[in-house]
Amino acid sequence: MKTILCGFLSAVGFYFASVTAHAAQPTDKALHFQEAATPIMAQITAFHTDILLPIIIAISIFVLALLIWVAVRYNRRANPEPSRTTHNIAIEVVWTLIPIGLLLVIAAPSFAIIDKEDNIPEAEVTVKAIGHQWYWEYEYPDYEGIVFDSIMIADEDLKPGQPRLLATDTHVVVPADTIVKMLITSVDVNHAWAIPAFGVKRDAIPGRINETWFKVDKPGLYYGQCSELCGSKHGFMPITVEVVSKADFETWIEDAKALYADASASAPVGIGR
Ligand SMILES: [Cu+2]
Repeated sequence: MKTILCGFLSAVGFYFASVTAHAAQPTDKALHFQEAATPIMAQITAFHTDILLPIIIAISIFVLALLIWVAVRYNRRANPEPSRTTHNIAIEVVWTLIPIGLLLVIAAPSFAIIDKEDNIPEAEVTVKAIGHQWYWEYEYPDYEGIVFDSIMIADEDLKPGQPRLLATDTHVVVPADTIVKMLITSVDVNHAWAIPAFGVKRDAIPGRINETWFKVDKPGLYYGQCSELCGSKHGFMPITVEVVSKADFETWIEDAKALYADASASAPVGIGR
């Protein structure tokens, strides 16, 4: 019976998987991170779940227990004659050394992740994201003429399956299983290019180019948002990254060259071009 049920459930799962493309986006009532799509995000998630969360829970429970113990054991009725002690060397040494130890336990893996984020491996594809009030512009510097804007789709124009406030008219298209380097800047105010499932969040600062990278194995749509308060429409400049197979990427590049050729010729010249 169990086998039949499992078979049925996996068949249903397979059916849904085959009709709906993989999409990384916020879901209702979610408490945890989005599923990790990159090795960096997998490391961040493990750091959060396996190291930080147990430490936070243990400290919270310990402090709560101390508070309850003090309130019950040392209130005026239970302890009418309070102690006059002002110093206890042993306790002071302990409550200094234990937090230092905990911070070291947290710092080591944290620095390792930051180091991995900062050391960009040899990249096969480079994409430049340029923040504008209030949309993102993209360039593919390795390919002549691929420059386009990515504008949020208004509520009334959403097609079924397109997430509200996240779907954009054009996508950043990148190949799967490939190291992609992102160059991130802005032409007006500070923005930030962020994709939760990639573990990527980098400020877009006028006059400066920030770098980061990602490698995604699973094709699909990955949604993100501007993550630096940048004005009245800060919440309306989302990011869609479409990860496709390497072959599909080559096809897209050829299509995009033709499609965006006119747009890049007529676009105004500004900072970040
Ligand atoms: Cu912004």
